Amino acid sequence: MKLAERMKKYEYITRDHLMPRIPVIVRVDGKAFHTFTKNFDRPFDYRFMDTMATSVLEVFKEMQGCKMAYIQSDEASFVLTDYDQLDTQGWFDYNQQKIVSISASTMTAVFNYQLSKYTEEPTCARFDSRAFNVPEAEVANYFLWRAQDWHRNSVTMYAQASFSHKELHKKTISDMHDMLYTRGKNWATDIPLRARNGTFIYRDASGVIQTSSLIQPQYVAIDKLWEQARPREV
Ligand SMILES: Nc1nc2c(ncn2[C@@H]2O[C@H](COP(=O)(O)OP(=O)(O)OP(=O)(O)O)[C@@H](O)[C@H]2O)c(=O)[nH]1
Ligand SMILES: [Mg+2]
Repeated sequence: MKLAERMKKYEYITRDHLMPRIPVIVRVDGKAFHTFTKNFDRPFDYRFMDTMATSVLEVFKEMQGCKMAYIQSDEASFVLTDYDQLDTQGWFDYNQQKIVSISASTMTAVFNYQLSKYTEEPTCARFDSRAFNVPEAEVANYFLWRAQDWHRNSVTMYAQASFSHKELHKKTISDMHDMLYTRGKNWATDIPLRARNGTFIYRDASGVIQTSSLIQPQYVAIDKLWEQARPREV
């Protein structure tokens, strides 16, 4: 066996492909952003949020078959499909290592470039990535999970700006809303939509890319987006 042939055998043995004709979720997440964001505005840094939104939109456009994405905090989830038509190809043929490495490196490069519009020094943010199949019937639930996670984090981050760690110890989200009221604050009206709901990017019925922070963490609203975005012809 020739050297190249033998070496390629090693490479191919761990080359995993995701299941065709099943949606793929890709999630990129900032590495150690707790530290990276230490000088950012608290509780919410709107330049950071805008940078995430612009970068994710770029990555969305790069991903073949990307139908919908959701951004919250330092993470973004994308759903990709490969069944618009019978002969539609998945992104990198659903090669998992390619999907994970290219999504992480694209997000990393684009994010640092976009952030450089606000910073004097070059930045070295990095994103990890994971990719996995989710049944079609669970796609809306996957996004609901991430949106609910942000809802909890957003209320907590807003409360942390007014109360100490000790004061918030063991407090529920409902307790935090009540505590904020006592200081004349209202999470539901004080902060912009993107800080409350996160941001969805999706293809509408005509295939045009749209961005919205109006979608609340409710199954019906998210499923409606997915219904519009998902392939018609399976
Ligand atoms: N100041 C500020 N920080 C933010 C903002 N959005 C997100 N962050 C920070 O980003 C972190 C993201 O959390 P995680 O992804 O769970 O934690 P991480 O530190 O990135 O760790 P790994 O993802 O495990 O590498 C939050 O804990 C916040 O500290 C923001 O608008 N302003
Ligand atoms: Mg992170």
